[in-house]
Amino acid sequence: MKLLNILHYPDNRLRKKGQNVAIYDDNLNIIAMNMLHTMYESKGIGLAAVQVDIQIRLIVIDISEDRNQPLILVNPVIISKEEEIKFDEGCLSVPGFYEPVDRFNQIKYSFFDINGLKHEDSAEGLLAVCIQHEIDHLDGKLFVDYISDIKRDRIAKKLKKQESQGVASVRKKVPYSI
Ligand code: GNR
Ligand code: NI
Repeated sequence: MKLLNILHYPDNRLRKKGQNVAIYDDNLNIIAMNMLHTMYESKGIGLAAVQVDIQIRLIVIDISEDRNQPLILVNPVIISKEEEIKFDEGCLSVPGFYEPVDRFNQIKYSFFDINGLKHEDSAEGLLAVCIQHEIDHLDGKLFVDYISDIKRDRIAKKLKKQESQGVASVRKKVPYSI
């Protein structure tokens, strides 16, 4: 398995959109496995292909405490959403920063599994928020887009500075808060 390089804000490649997956082959499976490996190594609860510079609509998630319940969602779509909440979010592409974001607490969504079979499911709480966060990545959107321009610019500046100085400690911080 390969550790993939996670792009950091304000890298413009995070603004690219993922294309719908049309072919369910070994290559797709290998990308999904490498993304899960990278997500677990980074202590994240989710990862979108766009974050590792692959422009397809593929996300992996594991919100379980034991880190043994991987979800692979291909071409995920939110069908309905309910109950607005504020959720404190972090992102592996914005290491070390956390801000409250407006999300929905309950969603219905559809997706294809790694074999190309279509499914529909519902989610709430952390899983629902995580799916919304990951689908945003597939549309070139980041959680910092929901906060004030001033806060976002400050984060961009700090990350640029850290990047240029090669700060290792920020990458080790755990991005989830539950
Ligand atoms: O690890 C992650 N934690 C998290 C916490 C609150 C809301 C969303 C997330 S997703 C994030 C991993 C990530 O950046 N996925 O794109
Ligand atoms: Ni993210």
